[in-house]
Amino acid sequence: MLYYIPILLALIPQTLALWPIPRTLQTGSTFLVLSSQFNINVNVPNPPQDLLDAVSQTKDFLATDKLQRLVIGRGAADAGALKTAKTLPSLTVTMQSNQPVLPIAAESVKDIGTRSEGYTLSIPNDGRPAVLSANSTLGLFRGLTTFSQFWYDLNGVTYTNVSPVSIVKDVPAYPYRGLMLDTSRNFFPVADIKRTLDAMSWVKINTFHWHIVDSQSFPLFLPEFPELAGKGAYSSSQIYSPADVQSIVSYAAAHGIDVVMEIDSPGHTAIIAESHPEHVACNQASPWSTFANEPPAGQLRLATPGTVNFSAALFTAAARVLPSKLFSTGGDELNTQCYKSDAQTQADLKKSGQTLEQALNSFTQATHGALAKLGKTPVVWEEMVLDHSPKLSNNTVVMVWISSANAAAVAAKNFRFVHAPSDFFYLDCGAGEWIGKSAESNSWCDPFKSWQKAYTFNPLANISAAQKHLVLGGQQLLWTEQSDPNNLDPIVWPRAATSAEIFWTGATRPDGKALDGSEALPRLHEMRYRMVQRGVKAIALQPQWCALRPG
Ligand code: CP6
Repeated sequence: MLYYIPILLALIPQTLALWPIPRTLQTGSTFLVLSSQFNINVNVPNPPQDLLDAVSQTKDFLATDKLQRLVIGRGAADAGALKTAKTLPSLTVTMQSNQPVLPIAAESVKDIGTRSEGYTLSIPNDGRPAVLSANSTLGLFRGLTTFSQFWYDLNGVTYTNVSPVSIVKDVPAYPYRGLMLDTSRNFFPVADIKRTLDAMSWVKINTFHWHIVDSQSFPLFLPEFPELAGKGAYSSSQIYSPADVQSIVSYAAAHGIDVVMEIDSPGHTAIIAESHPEHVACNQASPWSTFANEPPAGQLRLATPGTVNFSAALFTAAARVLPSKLFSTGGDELNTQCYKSDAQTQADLKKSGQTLEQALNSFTQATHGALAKLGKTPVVWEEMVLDHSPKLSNNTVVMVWISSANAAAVAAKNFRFVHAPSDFFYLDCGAGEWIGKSAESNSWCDPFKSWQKAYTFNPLANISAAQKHLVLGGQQLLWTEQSDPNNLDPIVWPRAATSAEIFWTGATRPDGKALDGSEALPRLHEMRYRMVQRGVKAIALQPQWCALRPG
């Protein structure tokens, strides 16, 4: 057995528990112990309450995270080594500039590309305090998150073995690092969403793409349209009230996360027929499989003037309750057969003299125009650019999902986009199986995307240097045909952390080399253990044996 040890040492050089790995990072190999009086001193004028809350959360994590694993190469601590180690008295949190100090929540919902998430952190081991500084409270929040990831526990002593630490500058490579959750196929109570937001913040994900409604249920209560949830929610207890939405949005923002809501349209809207049958085409048509990819079929009558007005008013009602600059109108999987079969649509097209594509353009002008009035930028799925021809404002954000290979075509049309490819980032990918389709037969979506597969994603594949600015970032996605609160944590975590690292680092390590799954594995596994410590039921990535080798 002994001869394995040098091999393990070579494989796990100085394992760190940092995720995502900072852009710049210098570490030593000396033990450092948190003082029993350890304190975080907030040297910020009029510190906002959410910053103070983040500081006390960090102190709680330092006190309650009990990671005791003794990975060979991380420098297994023994009580003796810790007795003679230097002590860290405190962390000083300070602003780098005289910028006005805004709450984290206000910084988190600023327009994409204008958020300041960078920070500088040093953890000396000569008795001086650690220092965290940033240009914004959001940057300080990111730095607190990193600081909390250095620490392990041995018999109640909190220590790191990689001091001194210097992070000259950690700053994300991409401004959009997201996670999408579908709350229509199955409902998720507010507490499950907040727990997900917690875990997102631990890996510096900054966008919650909330696919809140779809054809199966409409859990969003809008005072202007009470009938939509009234008749479209699975039950009266499976509804997000305005207070629920506010509570999720403000919780997210205080944790560095912008909530981008999606009301998918004009497809994926069958449930609207429960309260507004006049607005929905082919909802009664059969077989459903001719008219939709999943039952029940039904799409908004995009050519009908009353439905266009209704849709614009619906977007206005939903978008105005969120601070985000982005709002998604969907636009995926439009079924043209449905409109061909719908007498009302055919009559309306005839009356207006429009083709279906022209009617889609009018629908888009009306719905996107409603968003523009609120100062919002529309987000759409890739089909609105690659398969259809509505005129889109050039600031529109496109989500590329069908294949990673389609990113180049979207870039060629000069739209900013988010990588959300089913061939790397779908967390479910068994979506067809519940309706009798074989997931294996689905060429663009195998049953399961491992974190290792996701981790090989290259954000700039087939993107020219001149197009680089169009890549906003990326996200993993959970469609919930086969998920509910019972398997939420295990199906999402820690896999969803992989895109978080890709888009924070730009897929490069601090030494400039490309991300590498074998380097990442022990680090991600440690992040997983930390998630478990903090109440998120993330799955194991390997046997405990790999993490619990005595030194
Ligand atoms: N629902 C909506 C879905 C999917 C999409 N949009 C989807 C398609 C293929 C797979 C998984 C999910 N269930 N509204 C595509 C964006 Cl494999």
